[in-house]
Amino acid sequence: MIWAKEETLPRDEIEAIQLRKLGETVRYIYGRVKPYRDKMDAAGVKPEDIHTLDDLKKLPFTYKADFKDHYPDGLFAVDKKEIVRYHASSGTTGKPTVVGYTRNDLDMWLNNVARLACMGGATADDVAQISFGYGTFTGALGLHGGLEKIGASVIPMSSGNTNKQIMFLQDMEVTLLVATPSYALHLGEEIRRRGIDPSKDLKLHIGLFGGEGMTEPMRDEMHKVWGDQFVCTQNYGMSELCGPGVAGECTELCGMHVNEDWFIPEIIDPKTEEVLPPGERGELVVTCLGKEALPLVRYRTGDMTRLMYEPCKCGRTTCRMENISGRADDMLVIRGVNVFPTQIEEVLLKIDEIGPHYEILVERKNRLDVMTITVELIDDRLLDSYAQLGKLEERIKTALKSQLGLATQLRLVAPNSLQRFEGKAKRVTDLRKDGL
Ligand code: DLL
Repeated sequence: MIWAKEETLPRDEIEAIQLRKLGETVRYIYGRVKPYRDKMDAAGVKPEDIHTLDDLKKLPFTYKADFKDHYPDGLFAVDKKEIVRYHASSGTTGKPTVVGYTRNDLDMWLNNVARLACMGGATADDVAQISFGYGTFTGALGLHGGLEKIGASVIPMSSGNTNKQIMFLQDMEVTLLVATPSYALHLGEEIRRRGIDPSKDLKLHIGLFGGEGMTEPMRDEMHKVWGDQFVCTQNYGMSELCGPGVAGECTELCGMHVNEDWFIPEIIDPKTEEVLPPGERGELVVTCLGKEALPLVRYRTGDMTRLMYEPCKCGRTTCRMENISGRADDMLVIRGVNVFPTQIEEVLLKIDEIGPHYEILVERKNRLDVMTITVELIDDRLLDSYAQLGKLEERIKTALKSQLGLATQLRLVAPNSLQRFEGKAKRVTDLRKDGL
Protein backbone atom coordinates (compact mmCIF):
# COMPACT_ATOMS: atom_id res chain seq x y z
CA MET A 1 0.00 0.00 0.00
CA ILE A 2 1.14 3.55 -0.75
CA TRP A 3 0.15 5.99 2.02
CA ALA A 4 0.29 9.36 0.23
CA LYS A 5 -0.14 10.49 -3.37
CA GLU A 6 2.96 12.70 -2.96
CA GLU A 7 5.05 9.54 -3.07
CA THR A 8 4.12 8.87 -6.70
CA LEU A 9 4.19 12.29 -8.39
CA PRO A 10 6.12 12.93 -11.62
CA ARG A 11 9.51 14.54 -10.91
CA ASP A 12 8.51 17.97 -12.18
CA GLU A 13 5.57 18.03 -9.74
CA ILE A 14 7.76 16.95 -6.81
CA GLU A 15 10.21 19.69 -7.71
CA ALA A 16 7.43 22.29 -7.98
CA ILE A 17 6.31 21.40 -4.43
CA GLN A 18 9.90 21.55 -3.21
CA LEU A 19 10.51 24.97 -4.76
CA ARG A 20 7.31 26.45 -3.35
CA LYS A 21 8.00 25.08 0.13
CA LEU A 22 11.67 26.06 -0.01
CA GLY A 23 10.77 29.70 -0.69
CA GLU A 24 8.29 29.66 2.21
CA THR A 25 10.74 27.94 4.55
CA VAL A 26 13.59 30.34 3.81
CA ARG A 27 11.35 33.40 4.34
CA TYR A 28 10.03 31.83 7.55
CA ILE A 29 13.42 30.95 8.99
CA TYR A 30 14.95 34.31 8.00
CA GLY A 31 12.14 36.13 9.76
CA ARG A 32 12.10 33.99 12.91
CA VAL A 33 15.47 32.39 13.66
CA LYS A 34 18.16 34.94 14.44
CA PRO A 35 21.19 32.63 14.20
CA TYR A 36 20.08 31.63 10.72
CA ARG A 37 19.33 35.20 9.65
CA ASP A 38 22.83 36.20 10.82
CA LYS A 39 24.35 33.41 8.75
CA MET A 40 22.37 34.41 5.66
CA ASP A 41 23.33 38.06 6.11
CA ALA A 42 26.98 37.08 6.47
CA ALA A 43 26.70 35.05 3.26
CA GLY A 44 25.00 37.98 1.52
CA VAL A 45 21.87 36.03 0.62
CA LYS A 46 18.25 37.08 1.11
CA PRO A 47 15.04 35.03 0.87
CA GLU A 48 14.25 36.88 -2.40
CA ASP A 49 17.36 35.32 -3.97
CA ILE A 50 15.76 31.87 -4.07
CA HIS A 51 14.16 31.42 -7.51
CA THR A 52 15.09 27.86 -8.44
CA LEU A 53 16.02 24.66 -6.57
CA ASP A 54 19.57 25.25 -7.70
CA ASP A 55 19.58 28.45 -5.61
CA LEU A 56 19.64 26.19 -2.54
CA LYS A 57 23.41 26.18 -3.04
CA LYS A 58 23.53 29.85 -2.09
CA LEU A 59 22.24 29.15 1.41
CA PRO A 60 24.56 28.56 4.35
CA PHE A 61 24.78 25.13 6.00
CA THR A 62 23.47 24.33 9.48
CA TYR A 63 25.75 22.18 11.67
CA LYS A 64 25.32 20.04 14.77
CA ALA A 65 27.52 22.68 16.46
CA ASP A 66 24.74 25.25 15.89
CA PHE A 67 22.56 23.26 18.28
CA LYS A 68 25.33 23.35 20.87
CA ASP A 69 25.89 27.09 20.39
CA HIS A 70 22.20 27.85 20.75
CA TYR A 71 21.31 25.22 23.36
CA PRO A 72 18.63 24.29 24.20
CA ASP A 73 16.12 25.95 21.85
CA GLY A 74 17.82 28.92 20.18
CA LEU A 75 17.19 27.45 16.71
CA PHE A 76 13.45 27.11 17.33
CA ALA A 77 11.18 29.29 15.21
CA VAL A 78 8.15 29.28 17.52
CA ASP A 79 7.34 30.27 21.05
CA LYS A 80 7.54 27.60 23.78
CA LYS A 81 3.77 27.52 24.12
CA GLU A 82 3.44 26.24 20.55
CA ILE A 83 5.61 23.21 21.31
CA VAL A 84 3.69 20.03 22.13
CA ARG A 85 6.62 17.60 22.27
CA TYR A 86 10.36 17.62 22.91
CA HIS A 87 12.83 14.86 22.08
CA ALA A 88 16.60 14.81 22.44
CA SER A 89 19.62 12.94 21.11
CA SER A 90 23.32 13.09 21.90
CA GLY A 91 25.20 16.29 21.34
CA THR A 92 28.95 16.42 20.84
CA THR A 93 29.42 17.36 24.52
CA GLY A 94 27.53 16.88 27.79
CA LYS A 95 24.46 18.72 26.52
CA PRO A 96 21.97 16.86 24.34
CA THR A 97 20.61 18.07 21.02
CA VAL A 98 17.06 19.14 21.86
CA VAL A 99 14.35 19.11 19.20
CA GLY A 100 10.72 20.25 19.37
CA TYR A 101 7.46 19.76 17.49
CA THR A 102 4.31 21.83 17.13
CA ARG A 103 1.01 20.02 16.69
CA ASN A 104 1.32 20.37 12.90
CA ASP A 105 4.90 19.09 13.03
CA LEU A 106 3.74 15.98 14.90
CA ASP A 107 1.10 15.40 12.29
CA MET A 108 3.57 15.76 9.42
CA TRP A 109 6.10 13.56 11.21
CA LEU A 110 3.74 10.72 11.97
CA ASN A 111 2.30 10.79 8.46
CA ASN A 112 5.81 10.41 7.13
CA VAL A 113 6.37 7.49 9.47
CA ALA A 114 3.06 5.99 8.33
CA ARG A 115 4.47 6.14 4.78
CA LEU A 116 7.54 4.15 5.70
CA ALA A 117 5.52 1.62 7.67
CA CYS A 118 3.42 1.05 4.52
CA MET A 119 6.61 0.85 2.43
CA GLY A 120 7.74 -1.99 4.68
CA GLY A 121 4.43 -3.83 4.22
CA ALA A 122 2.59 -2.85 7.42
CA THR A 123 -1.22 -2.71 7.41
CA ALA A 124 -4.06 -2.15 9.86
CA ASP A 125 -4.01 -5.90 10.56
CA ASP A 126 -0.57 -5.83 12.14
CA VAL A 127 0.27 -6.17 15.80
CA ALA A 128 3.45 -4.16 16.25
CA GLN A 129 5.93 -4.56 19.07
CA ILE A 130 8.12 -1.48 19.53
CA SER A 131 11.43 -2.58 20.98
CA PHE A 132 13.22 0.75 20.68
CA GLY A 133 13.87 2.53 23.96
CA TYR A 134 11.22 5.20 24.60
CA GLY A 135 13.08 7.82 26.68
CA THR A 136 13.96 10.88 24.68
CA PHE A 137 14.80 8.85 21.51
CA THR A 138 12.60 9.73 18.54
CA GLY A 139 12.53 6.15 17.20
CA ALA A 140 10.02 4.62 19.60
CA LEU A 141 7.34 7.31 19.73
CA GLY A 142 7.85 8.00 16.02
CA LEU A 143 7.16 4.44 14.90
CA HIS A 144 4.51 4.13 17.59
CA GLY A 145 2.54 7.11 16.24
CA GLY A 146 3.06 6.22 12.57
CA LEU A 147 1.87 2.65 13.05
CA GLU A 148 -1.17 3.82 15.01
CA LYS A 149 -2.00 6.15 12.12
CA ILE A 150 -2.27 3.23 9.72
CA GLY A 151 -4.45 1.40 12.24
CA ALA A 152 -1.99 -1.24 13.46
CA SER A 153 -2.16 -2.30 17.13
CA VAL A 154 0.90 -1.07 18.93
CA ILE A 155 2.65 -2.62 21.93
CA PRO A 156 4.97 -0.02 23.52
CA MET A 157 7.42 -2.61 24.83
CA SER A 158 10.57 -0.44 24.92
CA SER A 159 14.08 -1.93 24.87
CA GLY A 160 15.65 -4.64 27.03
CA ASN A 161 13.95 -7.38 29.09
CA THR A 162 14.34 -10.16 26.57
CA ASN A 163 12.07 -12.56 28.49
CA LYS A 164 9.16 -10.16 28.31
CA GLN A 165 9.88 -9.38 24.66
CA ILE A 166 9.66 -13.08 23.81
CA MET A 167 6.55 -13.64 25.91
CA PHE A 168 4.70 -10.81 24.13
CA LEU A 169 5.88 -11.94 20.68
CA GLN A 170 4.31 -15.32 21.40
CA ASP A 171 1.25 -14.48 23.49
CA MET A 172 0.12 -11.37 21.59
CA GLU A 173 0.76 -13.00 18.20
CA VAL A 174 2.95 -10.09 17.18
CA THR A 175 3.34 -9.72 13.40
CA LEU A 176 5.69 -6.74 13.20
CA LEU A 177 8.83 -5.91 15.14
CA VAL A 178 10.35 -2.43 15.42
CA ALA A 179 13.95 -2.51 16.65
CA THR A 180 17.52 -1.72 15.82
CA PRO A 181 18.78 -4.45 13.48
CA SER A 182 21.43 -5.54 15.99
CA TYR A 183 18.83 -6.00 18.72
CA ALA A 184 16.53 -7.88 16.34
CA LEU A 185 19.33 -10.34 15.57
CA HIS A 186 20.16 -10.76 19.23
CA LEU A 187 16.51 -11.35 20.10
CA GLY A 188 16.07 -13.80 17.22
CA GLU A 189 19.05 -15.85 18.33
CA GLU A 190 17.81 -15.94 21.90
CA ILE A 191 14.46 -17.19 20.62
CA ARG A 192 16.15 -19.97 18.63
CA ARG A 193 18.25 -20.89 21.69
CA ARG A 194 14.98 -21.47 23.55
CA GLY A 195 13.86 -23.94 20.93
CA ILE A 196 11.29 -21.64 19.33
CA ASP A 197 11.21 -21.67 15.52
CA PRO A 198 10.00 -18.20 14.47
CA SER A 199 8.76 -19.38 11.06
CA LYS A 200 6.47 -22.03 12.66
CA ASP A 201 5.84 -20.85 16.23
CA LEU A 202 5.43 -17.08 15.74
CA LYS A 203 3.29 -14.87 13.51
CA LEU A 204 6.10 -12.37 13.02
CA HIS A 205 6.69 -11.51 9.36
CA ILE A 206 7.69 -7.83 9.19
CA GLY A 207 10.70 -6.03 10.65
CA LEU A 208 10.87 -2.23 10.56
CA PHE A 209 14.40 -1.39 11.50
CA GLY A 210 16.44 1.76 11.86
CA GLY A 211 18.44 4.00 14.12
CA GLU A 212 21.59 2.25 12.92
CA GLY A 213 22.66 0.63 9.65
CA MET A 214 21.76 -2.84 8.40
CA THR A 215 24.22 -4.24 5.87
CA GLU A 216 23.16 -6.89 3.32
CA PRO A 217 25.07 -9.68 5.15
CA MET A 218 23.17 -8.65 8.26
CA ARG A 219 19.86 -8.89 6.40
CA ASP A 220 20.84 -12.40 5.26
CA GLU A 221 21.52 -13.34 8.88
CA MET A 222 18.15 -11.89 9.81
CA HIS A 223 16.48 -14.36 7.44
CA LYS A 224 18.47 -17.26 8.86
CA VAL A 225 17.37 -16.36 12.37
CA TRP A 226 13.77 -15.23 11.81
CA GLY A 227 12.95 -17.36 8.76
CA ASP A 228 12.31 -16.68 5.07
CA GLN A 229 8.81 -15.32 5.71
CA PHE A 230 10.40 -12.34 7.46
CA VAL A 231 10.65 -9.16 5.35
CA CYS A 232 12.79 -6.53 6.99
CA THR A 233 13.29 -3.00 5.79
CA GLN A 234 15.41 -0.23 7.12
CA ASN A 235 14.60 3.35 7.81
CA TYR A 236 16.68 6.44 8.05
CA GLY A 237 16.18 9.61 9.99
CA MET A 238 17.66 11.77 12.66
CA SER A 239 16.25 13.72 15.58
CA GLU A 240 17.16 17.12 14.15
CA LEU A 241 15.18 16.41 10.96
CA CYS A 242 12.16 14.89 12.83
CA GLY A 243 13.39 11.39 13.81
CA PRO A 244 12.38 8.38 11.68
CA GLY A 245 10.32 9.34 8.62
CA VAL A 246 12.97 10.96 6.44
CA ALA A 247 13.52 7.89 4.24
CA GLY A 248 12.44 4.26 4.23
CA GLU A 249 12.98 1.12 2.20
CA CYS A 250 10.10 -0.43 0.29
CA THR A 251 9.78 -4.19 -0.07
CA GLU A 252 11.72 -4.05 -3.37
CA LEU A 253 14.72 -3.51 -1.05
CA CYS A 254 16.62 -1.21 -3.38
CA GLY A 255 17.37 1.85 -1.26
CA MET A 256 15.38 4.10 1.07
CA HIS A 257 12.76 6.37 -0.52
CA VAL A 258 13.21 9.95 0.64
CA ASN A 259 10.00 11.81 1.53
CA GLU A 260 10.96 14.50 -0.94
CA ASP A 261 7.92 16.71 -0.49
CA TRP A 262 9.18 17.32 3.08
CA PHE A 263 12.93 16.98 2.72
CA ILE A 264 15.35 18.11 0.01
CA PRO A 265 18.43 15.87 0.02
CA GLU A 266 21.76 17.01 -1.40
CA ILE A 267 25.08 15.17 -1.51
CA ILE A 268 28.23 17.18 -0.89
CA ASP A 269 31.93 16.54 -0.64
CA PRO A 270 32.40 16.93 3.14
CA LYS A 271 35.84 18.52 2.72
CA THR A 272 35.21 21.05 -0.07
CA GLU A 273 31.47 21.43 0.72
CA GLU A 274 30.78 21.34 -3.05
CA VAL A 275 27.49 19.79 -4.17
CA LEU A 276 28.17 16.53 -6.05
CA PRO A 277 26.28 15.39 -9.18
CA PRO A 278 23.39 12.88 -8.80
CA GLY A 279 24.62 9.34 -8.16
CA GLU A 280 27.88 10.29 -6.45
CA ARG A 281 28.63 9.30 -2.90
CA GLY A 282 29.24 11.95 -0.28
CA GLU A 283 27.76 13.52 2.82
CA LEU A 284 24.00 13.85 2.98
CA VAL A 285 22.73 17.39 3.57
CA VAL A 286 19.01 17.82 4.22
CA THR A 287 16.68 20.82 4.10
CA CYS A 288 13.39 20.36 5.96
CA LEU A 289 10.36 21.84 4.25
CA GLY A 290 7.34 23.21 6.08
CA LYS A 291 8.42 22.40 9.63
CA GLU A 292 7.18 24.94 12.15
CA ALA A 293 9.19 24.44 15.34
CA LEU A 294 12.59 23.54 13.95
CA PRO A 295 12.92 24.34 10.25
CA LEU A 296 16.48 23.38 9.28
CA VAL A 297 18.14 24.53 6.08
CA ARG A 298 21.02 22.53 4.57
CA TYR A 299 21.66 20.45 7.68
CA ARG A 300 24.97 18.58 7.58
CA THR A 301 23.91 15.10 8.67
CA GLY A 302 27.45 13.67 8.69
CA ASP A 303 26.07 10.47 7.08
CA MET A 304 27.72 9.23 3.88
CA THR A 305 25.45 7.91 1.11
CA ARG A 306 24.42 8.20 -2.55
CA LEU A 307 21.09 9.20 -4.11
CA MET A 308 19.39 7.25 -6.91
CA TYR A 309 16.73 8.83 -9.08
CA GLU A 310 15.79 5.87 -11.33
CA PRO A 311 12.12 4.80 -10.96
CA CYS A 312 11.38 2.03 -8.48
CA LYS A 313 9.21 -1.03 -9.25
CA CYS A 314 7.02 -0.24 -6.23
CA GLY A 315 5.47 2.73 -8.07
CA ARG A 316 7.00 5.42 -5.88
CA THR A 317 8.79 8.16 -7.78
CA THR A 318 10.73 9.63 -4.89
CA CYS A 319 14.52 9.31 -4.99
CA ARG A 320 16.18 6.59 -2.97
CA MET A 321 19.23 6.74 -0.76
CA GLU A 322 21.67 3.90 -0.48
CA ASN A 323 22.64 2.32 2.86
CA ILE A 324 24.66 4.73 4.95
CA SER A 325 28.27 3.73 4.32
CA GLY A 326 29.83 5.63 7.21
CA ARG A 327 30.18 9.01 8.84
CA ALA A 328 31.98 12.14 7.71
CA ASP A 329 32.78 12.88 11.38
CA ASP A 330 33.77 10.71 14.32
CA MET A 331 30.27 9.98 15.65
CA LEU A 332 29.72 6.33 16.57
CA VAL A 333 26.33 4.67 16.56
CA ILE A 334 26.33 2.11 19.39
CA ARG A 335 23.15 0.05 19.78
CA GLY A 336 21.30 2.88 18.04
CA VAL A 337 22.69 5.50 20.45
CA ASN A 338 24.86 8.26 18.99
CA VAL A 339 28.16 8.65 20.79
CA PHE A 340 30.83 11.26 20.18
CA PRO A 341 34.36 10.58 21.49
CA THR A 342 34.32 14.17 22.82
CA GLN A 343 31.49 13.24 25.21
CA ILE A 344 33.62 10.43 26.62
CA GLU A 345 36.64 12.68 26.91
CA GLU A 346 34.63 15.24 28.81
CA VAL A 347 33.70 12.68 31.47
CA LEU A 348 37.20 11.25 31.76
CA LEU A 349 38.90 14.63 32.11
CA LYS A 350 36.79 15.45 35.16
CA ILE A 351 38.12 12.45 37.10
CA ASP A 352 41.30 13.24 39.03
CA GLU A 353 42.66 9.71 39.36
CA ILE A 354 42.97 9.13 35.61
CA GLY A 355 45.14 10.71 32.92
CA PRO A 356 44.10 12.31 29.63
CA HIS A 357 44.99 9.28 27.46
CA TYR A 358 42.25 6.87 26.49
CA GLU A 359 41.25 4.39 23.81
CA ILE A 360 37.80 3.37 22.64
CA LEU A 361 37.25 -0.11 21.24
CA VAL A 362 33.93 -1.02 19.64
CA GLU A 363 33.15 -4.68 18.94
CA ARG A 364 30.09 -6.76 18.27
CA LYS A 365 29.52 -9.61 20.74
CA ASN A 366 26.42 -11.79 20.62
CA ARG A 367 25.14 -9.45 17.89
CA LEU A 368 25.24 -6.46 20.24
CA ASP A 369 27.67 -3.56 20.21
CA VAL A 370 30.08 -3.45 23.11
CA MET A 371 32.20 -0.40 23.78
CA THR A 372 35.32 -0.74 25.93
CA ILE A 373 37.14 2.32 27.13
CA THR A 374 40.72 1.93 28.30
CA VAL A 375 42.13 4.71 30.49
CA GLU A 376 45.44 5.23 32.21
CA LEU A 377 45.65 5.71 35.95
CA ILE A 378 47.72 8.66 37.15
CA ASP A 379 49.21 6.67 40.03
CA ASP A 380 50.01 2.98 39.53
CA ARG A 381 49.86 2.30 43.27
CA LEU A 382 46.08 2.17 42.82
CA LEU A 383 46.54 -1.06 40.86
CA ASP A 384 47.54 -2.79 44.13
CA SER A 385 44.31 -1.87 45.91
CA TYR A 386 41.52 -4.01 44.58
CA ALA A 387 38.85 -2.25 46.64
CA GLN A 388 39.89 1.27 45.65
CA LEU A 389 40.24 0.29 42.03
CA GLY A 390 36.78 -1.26 42.03
CA LYS A 391 35.23 1.89 43.51
CA LEU A 392 36.97 4.13 41.00
CA GLU A 393 35.84 1.89 38.15
CA GLU A 394 32.23 2.07 39.32
CA ARG A 395 32.42 5.86 39.61
CA ILE A 396 33.75 6.25 36.07
CA LYS A 397 31.23 3.80 34.63
CA THR A 398 28.34 5.59 36.33
CA ALA A 399 29.52 8.97 35.03
CA LEU A 400 29.88 7.53 31.50
CA LYS A 401 26.44 5.93 31.64
CA SER A 402 24.79 9.15 32.70
CA GLN A 403 26.60 11.13 29.99
CA LEU A 404 26.12 8.68 27.13
CA GLY A 405 22.91 6.93 28.11
CA LEU A 406 24.72 3.67 27.46
CA ALA A 407 26.60 1.11 29.58
CA THR A 408 30.30 0.76 28.75
CA GLN A 409 33.09 -1.63 29.68
CA LEU A 410 36.07 -0.02 31.35
CA ARG A 411 39.74 -1.01 31.65
CA LEU A 412 42.03 0.90 33.96
CA VAL A 413 45.67 0.45 33.04
CA ALA A 414 49.07 1.53 34.36
CA PRO A 415 50.37 5.05 33.64
CA ASN A 416 52.16 5.40 30.29
CA SER A 417 50.93 2.09 28.95
CA LEU A 418 48.75 3.43 26.10
CA GLN A 419 50.23 4.30 22.74
CA ARG A 420 51.18 7.96 22.19
CA PHE A 421 50.67 9.62 18.81
CA GLU A 422 52.77 12.26 17.15
CA GLY A 423 50.06 13.42 14.82
CA LYS A 424 46.29 13.14 15.23
CA ALA A 425 45.56 10.61 17.96
CA LYS A 426 43.73 7.49 16.81
CA ARG A 427 41.55 6.87 19.79
CA VAL A 428 38.76 4.83 18.26
CA THR A 429 39.02 1.28 16.91
CA ASP A 430 35.78 0.01 15.44
CA LEU A 431 35.95 -3.75 14.81
CA ARG A 432 32.33 -4.20 13.75
CA LYS A 433 32.45 -5.78 10.32
CA ASP A 434 29.51 -6.05 7.93
CA GLY A 435 27.34 -5.24 10.90
CA LEU A 436 27.58 -8.83 12.19
O1 DLL B 1 18.15 7.29 14.92
C1 DLL B 1 16.11 8.32 14.14
C2 DLL B 1 15.58 7.00 13.73
C3 DLL B 1 14.98 6.19 14.63
C4 DLL B 1 15.63 6.61 12.40
C5 DLL B 1 14.45 4.98 14.25
C6 DLL B 1 15.06 5.41 11.99
C7 DLL B 1 14.45 4.61 12.91
P1 DLL B 1 19.12 9.90 16.05
O2 DLL B 1 19.10 9.21 17.35
O3 DLL B 1 19.19 11.37 16.04
O4 DLL B 1 17.85 9.54 15.22
O5 DLL B 1 20.33 9.30 15.22
C8 DLL B 1 20.56 9.71 13.91
O6 DLL B 1 21.60 7.56 13.47
O7 DLL B 1 22.60 10.47 11.66
C9 DLL B 1 22.72 8.02 11.45
O8 DLL B 1 24.09 8.18 11.70
C10 DLL B 1 22.15 6.92 12.33
N1 DLL B 1 21.07 6.21 11.63
C11 DLL B 1 19.75 6.32 11.79
N2 DLL B 1 19.10 5.48 10.95
C12 DLL B 1 20.05 4.82 10.23
C13 DLL B 1 20.04 3.84 9.20
C14 DLL B 1 17.47 8.29 14.80
N3 DLL B 1 18.92 3.30 8.73
C15 DLL B 1 21.77 8.99 13.35
N4 DLL B 1 21.23 3.43 8.70
C16 DLL B 1 21.95 9.25 11.89
C17 DLL B 1 22.39 3.94 9.16
C18 DLL B 1 21.31 5.31 10.66
N5 DLL B 1 22.46 4.87 10.12
